[in-house]
Amino acid sequence: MIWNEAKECMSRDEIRNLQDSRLSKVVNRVYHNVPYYRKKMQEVGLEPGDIRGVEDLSKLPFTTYEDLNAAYPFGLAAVPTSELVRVHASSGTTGKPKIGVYTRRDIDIWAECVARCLTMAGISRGDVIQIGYGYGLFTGGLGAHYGAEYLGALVIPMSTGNTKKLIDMMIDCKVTAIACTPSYLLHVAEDIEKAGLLDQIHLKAAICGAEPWTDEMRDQMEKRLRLKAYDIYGLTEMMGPGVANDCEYHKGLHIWEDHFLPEIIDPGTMKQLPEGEDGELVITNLTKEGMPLIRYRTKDLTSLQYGKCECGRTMARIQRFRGRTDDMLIIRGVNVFPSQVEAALLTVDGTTPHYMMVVDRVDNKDTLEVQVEVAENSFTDEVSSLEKLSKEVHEKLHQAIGLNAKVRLVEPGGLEHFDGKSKHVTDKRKLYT
Ligand code: DLL
Repeated sequence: MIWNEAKECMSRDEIRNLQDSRLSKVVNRVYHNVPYYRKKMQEVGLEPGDIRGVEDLSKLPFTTYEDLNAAYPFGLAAVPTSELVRVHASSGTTGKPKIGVYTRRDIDIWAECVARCLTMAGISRGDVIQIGYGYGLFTGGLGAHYGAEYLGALVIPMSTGNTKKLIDMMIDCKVTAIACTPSYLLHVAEDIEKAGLLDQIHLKAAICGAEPWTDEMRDQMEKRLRLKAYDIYGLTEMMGPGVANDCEYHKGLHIWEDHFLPEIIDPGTMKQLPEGEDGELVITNLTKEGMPLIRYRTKDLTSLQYGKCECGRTMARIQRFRGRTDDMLIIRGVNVFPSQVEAALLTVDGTTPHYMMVVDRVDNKDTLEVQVEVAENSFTDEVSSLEKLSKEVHEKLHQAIGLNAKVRLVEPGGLEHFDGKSKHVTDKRKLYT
């Protein structure tokens, strides 16, 4: 099933022509409407007329998280605030959150992109879909929600946090599809099995993303829940979920090239790399009105494949993600930077900057333990004061990263100290291959 065949199956020449004209238009727009971009372009001696199409893409400067941070919150918006209807955000490093702003048309295009993804997964009008991504600033909940409604499916906006209710409603409402993080779906599978409810489940498709996952996880969820699982990719800065999705052939995630212009660069030399070579994914918004980003460095490592897919779609496919160029972790779907943890620990008297984050997956649920050395002068045998300290660390961490971390206080000198680059993360999940 294809949602928008006229777009999803265009010939490569048609795609290129469309991208040429959309790229020159968006560059024009940001040059005239966003002083930040105009300055960046002027610094490298560029005028909008120099960008006639994709061929000239590499002349344009990149946009990075640092640019978003410098222009926070609306400095990169290309329309007045009165035309904006929505804000979403996700964690940045210690700086400001990464923000995305949308006009009404952006929300419509987003919904169509997600509808295309859901259609790829065989979901249509008549399906009952539970959205198990968080609603709120995170793009997962509302992004998937609008896409599913656009499709005409019956949407149950579960959000996160209540697995029992999710399973009860899944049974009562005969839910046929679910959108949530892959790790959460496996956790749900486990609870369903434990409660002996498998025979009452009618799921046929799952749309999982927001974090890296493996073919082994797909096999597990497909076998255990007797459904087909699909991979959905996206990021707040560009739009949210629905930038790309894999079809039934699972040979990469089709990126909606009529709205997003992808390239792969070598993150060291910043030069474009040819088809099939691994590097950093860089995306340009071709149609976004609210805050179109030009050559945005996603920090996601992957490669691109352009050949026509067996499903009939012609849009490029993002291959398996190999990791990120930064140290961002995704824990229970939440983006976490060690620098956020460090900054939180520094606000607690009695701790030191020596810490280790241990991330693991137990019973298909991500766990985070933060081990931190107690300062010499605060170390005591008194259980109650250590408990108080531990509680304070827990609260500060919760405020900073929005997760409940297990805190383990370690005696002074108890953690390894590093002479060179210190290591603050032990990730036992091995999500990237
Ligand atoms: O995670 C948007 C989203 C919501 C995607 C729901 C899919 C489903 P952010 O919080 O801004 O946005 O995080 C974006 O998450 O740069 C990747 O590193 C990672 N990521 C997202 N989807 C996938 C995926 C949402 N399918 C960051 N596979 C991105 C691997 C993913 N990594």
